[in-house]
Amino acid sequence: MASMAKYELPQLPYAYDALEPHIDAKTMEIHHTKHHQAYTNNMNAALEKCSPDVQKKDIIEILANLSQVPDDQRGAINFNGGGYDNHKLFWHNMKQNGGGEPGGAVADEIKKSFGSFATFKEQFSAKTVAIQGSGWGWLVYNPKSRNVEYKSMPNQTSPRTEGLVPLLGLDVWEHAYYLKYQNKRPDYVASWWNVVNWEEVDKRLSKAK
Ligand code: MN3
Repeated sequence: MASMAKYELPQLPYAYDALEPHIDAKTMEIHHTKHHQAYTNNMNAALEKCSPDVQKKDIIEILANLSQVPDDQRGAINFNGGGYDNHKLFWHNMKQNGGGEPGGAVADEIKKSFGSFATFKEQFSAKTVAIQGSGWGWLVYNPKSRNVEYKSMPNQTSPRTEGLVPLLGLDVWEHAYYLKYQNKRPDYVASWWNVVNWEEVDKRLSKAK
């Protein structure tokens, strides 16, 4: 399988301390260099055991068509491929001095689906705080309904596995916040809104449409 493209750990688009005080530098460094690295390594190991017709596809395409992955690798690809892609999205849907309210198409779509930005924020926060155990809260684009929707996903399962396009993700695994927030997941979620990169979400939305 020497021809298979190995994935590398994606670089962060900013320094580890860029999201302070909302997300601390130590958490960012461990999250990126240990956790994201592990998903990347384990995804590569699972892909090595797949057939060339799976290997030649991009991981985004693989996650959207998990039934085509061999039974014995599907769980590993779902978890580690999802972990690879989710974190890649997560780093970029945050930025220093982010937050506020979105403009343009994202603002219109959120208003259409949730009534107002305030309602969206409230629902996204409440549902993501309430995720049992480890998982992610997402704003997704649903190509079938042509609407943006909220979707929580367990563990590292990607919204792509359900035909949804991830626009904005929030990691609520304890590794994402425990050093600074300990058991106070609601405080982490409330603070995270200050680093949301709405321009990136807008780009993903226009690409999804
Ligand atoms: Mn994580």
